[in-house]
Amino acid sequence: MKNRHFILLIPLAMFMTVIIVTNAFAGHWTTPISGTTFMHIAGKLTIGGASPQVNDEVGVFDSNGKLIGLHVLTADEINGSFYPDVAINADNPTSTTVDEGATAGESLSIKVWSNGGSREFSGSEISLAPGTDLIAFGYQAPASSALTSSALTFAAGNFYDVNITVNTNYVIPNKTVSLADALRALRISMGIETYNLAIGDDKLDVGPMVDGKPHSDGKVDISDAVVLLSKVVGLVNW
Ligand SMILES: [Ca+2]
Ligand SMILES: [Ca+2]
Repeated sequence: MKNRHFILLIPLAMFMTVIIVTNAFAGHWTTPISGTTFMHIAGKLTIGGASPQVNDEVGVFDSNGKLIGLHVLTADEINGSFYPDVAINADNPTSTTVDEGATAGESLSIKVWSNGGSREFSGSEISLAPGTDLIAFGYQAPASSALTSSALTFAAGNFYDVNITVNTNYVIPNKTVSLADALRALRISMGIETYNLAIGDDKLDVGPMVDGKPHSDGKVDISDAVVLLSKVVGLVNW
């Protein structure tokens, strides 16, 4: 009797394992509908001058704002400073009631999710440029007619080398700041002390707040003192 129960438990355990594995990573964007024909892009991704992190995401959106391509970065890709292929769905014209993806000539936009920063970057925060690193691997640099700094033209079957730069002075979260930092920022803003990068004062440049997020602006003034103090006492989190 015990053996029969044990045998029944094996498929149940396998089923539970599948559920746990498939739910192991809840991404920022939901995986788009499966396509059958694609355009591909790959290239270098930088966020605020730094390398991306594991589980950062690149999303490609059609002209209606629908997600039609998604890639979540893995550790191997980070080590290589590249994200490999993002497959971008083409619409299948024979399925007239289903919109699988883009049509030829459609303008695509790209967004980036910083997982560590818990922040989505889009619009003017993103710059696109032709890449050169992957030409040897069969990718091509898009012609200027196919790529602007903010949009990419869809053409099924193409493999494009596209560098994605997140132009932001957003302060990546988890900076450790102290009351002493807030007080130093206050003294600098009052002219009592002098801003000095050589002693690490760049970590004081966390203000002003923009859309609820800290943005550095290349100087330390009263806004930095206020943001630092708010962080120290727990009024803001980033
Ligand atoms: Ca269709
Ligand atoms: Ca500042």
